[in-house]
Amino acid sequence: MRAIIFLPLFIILSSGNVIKQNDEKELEWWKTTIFYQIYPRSFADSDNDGIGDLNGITSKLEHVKEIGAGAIWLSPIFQSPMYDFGYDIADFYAIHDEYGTMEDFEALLAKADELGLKVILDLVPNHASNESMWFQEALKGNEKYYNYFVWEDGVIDENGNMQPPNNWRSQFRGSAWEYREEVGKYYLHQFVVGQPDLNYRNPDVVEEIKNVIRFWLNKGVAGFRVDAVNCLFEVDKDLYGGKYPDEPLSGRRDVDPGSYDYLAHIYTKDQNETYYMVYDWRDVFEEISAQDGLERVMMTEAYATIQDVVRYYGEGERKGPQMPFNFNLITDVDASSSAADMKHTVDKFLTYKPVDKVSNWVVGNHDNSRMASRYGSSLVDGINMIVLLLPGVAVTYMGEEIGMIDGEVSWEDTVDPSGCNTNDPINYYKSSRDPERTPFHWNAEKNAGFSTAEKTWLPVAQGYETLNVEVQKAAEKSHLKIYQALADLRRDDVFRLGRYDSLALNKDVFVFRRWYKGENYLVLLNMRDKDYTLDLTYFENIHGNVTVVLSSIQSPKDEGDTYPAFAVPVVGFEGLVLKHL
Ligand SMILES: *[C@@H]1O[C@H](CO)[C@@H](O)[C@H](O)[C@H]1NC(C)=O
Ligand SMILES: *[C@@H]1O[C@H](CO)[C@@H](O)[C@H](O)[C@H]1NC(C)=O
Ligand SMILES: *[C@@H]1O[C@H](CO)[C@@H](O)[C@H](O)[C@H]1NC(C)=O
Ligand SMILES: [Ca+2]
Ligand SMILES: [Ca+2]
Repeated sequence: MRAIIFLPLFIILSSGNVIKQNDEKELEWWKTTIFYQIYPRSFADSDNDGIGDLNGITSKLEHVKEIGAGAIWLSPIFQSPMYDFGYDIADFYAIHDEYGTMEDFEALLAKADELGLKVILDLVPNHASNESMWFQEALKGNEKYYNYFVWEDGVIDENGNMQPPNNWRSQFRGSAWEYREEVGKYYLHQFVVGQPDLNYRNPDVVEEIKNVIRFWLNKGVAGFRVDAVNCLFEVDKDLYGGKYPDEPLSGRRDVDPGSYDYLAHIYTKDQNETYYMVYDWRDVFEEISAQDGLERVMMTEAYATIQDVVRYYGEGERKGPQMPFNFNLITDVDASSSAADMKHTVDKFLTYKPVDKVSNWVVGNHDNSRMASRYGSSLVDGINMIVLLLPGVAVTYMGEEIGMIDGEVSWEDTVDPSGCNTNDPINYYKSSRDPERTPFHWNAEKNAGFSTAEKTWLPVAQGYETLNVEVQKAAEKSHLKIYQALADLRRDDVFRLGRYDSLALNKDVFVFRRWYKGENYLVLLNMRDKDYTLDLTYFENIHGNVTVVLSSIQSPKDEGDTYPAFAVPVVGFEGLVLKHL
């Protein structure tokens, strides 16, 4: 009798263990994929008006498939007056006319599906456009829509002039409050004047945004990237006598009083209610997933402390986004960093991330200087090795697979409000996001093959004649070819399921190891233009020989070259994937 009782117990225990080690377990589609971010205005222009569009994207989806990505994330494609290039949405349920029609979007979805690519859209929940029906109705005195926004009385100063309600700053400089005569009050805009903040203390707004999520998920998109999520809620003014309190000074001396960073944003960012709102959205995702069993993915954009970022993953029984974006490889390291800085930055996210959640790696996006510009073009392959071979999800901003660098955009050509609002023809480029948004480089033809228009919405970056997809496809060794090989490699169990540890072998060389069931890989990045001979036996159980699986374009090594693990020579900026024999 005893044996009969114990036997099933033993099976249950051991199978539980197996699942915990991820053994033979099919991982959800998103856990091992590469998300490829497309900035729609700059990817491909199908009708040659100088502006990228949906049909352009559809025509180039094979490229995304070929490099090995499994999903695209499109920056906003919704109806917009474009004061902030689509992050100011006039109609959350409609496609922007410069980009195409709903039919065009459905065709994009169909093509993506045919290629086995998932499509993620951008949710911009913090604000609407001042030209949305919602805001226009609010101005006309329609109470329902008036309550969609955050209104506040001005204050009269000692000279009898009306001033904004408090000192809150817009992320694009100046007051975060704009007066509207129609209602005799100020409205809040944490971003540009054309982006009035939505009022999340109004249940109608909460329901409306859930309906936006449902609308697109039901249309067949696989999830959302959520914009500026940590700005959703402002402090509850009822806790402060019915008046929004001033924010304290940040104490930063390198910024002027008009700048956003002049204040510490304790009342307009990272409020507790924001996390609970995001957990509620995840419930909506689950509600849709329950219909067909496909997990829908949420990625959240919050530039915040690591403690605040990982809080999005969930709390107790509540689930949040699968991917709270890990921006540390953008904000904490660059070309000047040491190997120790790199190790520290990678380890930081892995340390704070809850053990049962998946990490994610991002080195660029439409808001930050391109990876190749921040790290230097010599490190493109090495950085892609890190992003694609660390445990978890990889995100690639379009152009990183070929090492595109920032474009030079003159003051006259600058269109980003973040640059224009500086009113500074000399220093605008420090704030402008146009350089990382210049058109994609397809080939050496006019406008890099992006468009045949006389003028593109942003100028094409210099050097596209030699830095483009066509050239790199034809080359024997190129950033593109290495990227593709990395994407293949990450399908291996060692990279899907394996464990991680890392060392800064000296001040310039960062190495991490991935291992699974006795197989070991070492990924090595020399961050300086300096030769070294490295001893990899500092890693436990690494001895004997290592062999080259992949090497960066400047590497003299070939696949299959073998070195004793205690003396591996590397040249300046070399990136290597080595297999332990
Ligand atoms: C919306 O805001 C922009 C500034 O961002 C302004 O130029 C435009 O006139 C405003 N539109 C309306 C209808 O208020
Ligand atoms: C916010 O939530 C945290 C964690 O639950 C709690 O410790 C903190 O007191 C809350 N803050 C406010 C202002 O309610
Ligand atoms: C390492 O490689 C060398 C040269 O290729 C070879 O002679 C030696 O047997 C290898 N050692 C091991 C432990 O595989
Ligand atoms: Ca176009
Ligand atoms: Ca807000």
